[in-house]
Amino acid sequence: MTQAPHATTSGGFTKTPGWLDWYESPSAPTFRLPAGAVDAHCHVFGPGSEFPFAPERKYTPCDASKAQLFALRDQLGFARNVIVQATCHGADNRAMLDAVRASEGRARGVATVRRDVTEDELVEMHDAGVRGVRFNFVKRLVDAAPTEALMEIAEKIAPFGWHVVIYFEAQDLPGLYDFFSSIPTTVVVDHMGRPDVSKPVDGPEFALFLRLLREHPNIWSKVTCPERLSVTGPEALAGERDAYTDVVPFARRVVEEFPRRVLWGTDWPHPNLLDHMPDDGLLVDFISHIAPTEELRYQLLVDNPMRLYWPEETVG
Ligand code: 0GY
Repeated sequence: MTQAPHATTSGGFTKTPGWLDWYESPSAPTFRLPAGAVDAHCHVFGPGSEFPFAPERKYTPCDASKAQLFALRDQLGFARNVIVQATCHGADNRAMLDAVRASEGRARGVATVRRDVTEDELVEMHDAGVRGVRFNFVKRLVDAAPTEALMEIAEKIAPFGWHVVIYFEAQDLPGLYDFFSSIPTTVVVDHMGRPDVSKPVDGPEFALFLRLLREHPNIWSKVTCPERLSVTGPEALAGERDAYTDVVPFARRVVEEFPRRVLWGTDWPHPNLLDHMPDDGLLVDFISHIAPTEELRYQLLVDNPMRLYWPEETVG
């Protein structure tokens, strides 16, 4: 069988068995994004022939190029992107940097660096548009780095005004709480710390996550990835505009309690989804359920990401 053109992996790489490719022709969202909206969590993969995947990767994706990302941005109605280094590229940031540089100022980057990163390398990344580093604690994605090494990195990037993005799963928060509390920069949690949404939103597990944000005004959260977190669906496919209803109370709670510290992104091209690949247009419609007022939507989609990634363009 021939592959659809968007679903190939170039450079002699073979996709992880069962890999789901990104959705080729997303529908036009019904929800109208405010002018200047930022997709604050997305990735590029390769293309493998140009930017080979890292030897230490835990998965091999289909290619997802900068041109394809920018086409999605325009089709959905976003103005800008924040491109987060994906673990399939390890600490080789070339694909992400190439995309950020090519964006003509319409993208910022979040890198992965090792503890021996030099000041010159950080300056070069800053000039390209990088504004943060990502620390990943999800065991299926990376081999854990010692927290002393991560703290060393946090101290190196702090003078640049960068922040730290953290990706972990809810069951690991108790053990990581003190480390997260000690990071000296702004910290952004990916996907609300991956709550188990089959548990109550008022239960102890999510309460610990909310406490982390309440106690630490420097900690923000992305209210992203309902398609990863949802247990009951329905899936954002086949015209479904009320998708992932079980995630709504969690995301809405965070948006309403911390309106100035939340971000939203598509997570395109959605690595490692196992059961379905969402229609990104329908995923955008999910936003209206978690940010019920115009003001909350503006903060989530424009004001907050602009203050964090393009502060030179914001007033006050
Ligand atoms: C995400 C989530 C995942 C993967 C990565 O960098 C990555 O490989 O972030 C995941 O598999 O949960 O944010 O894209």
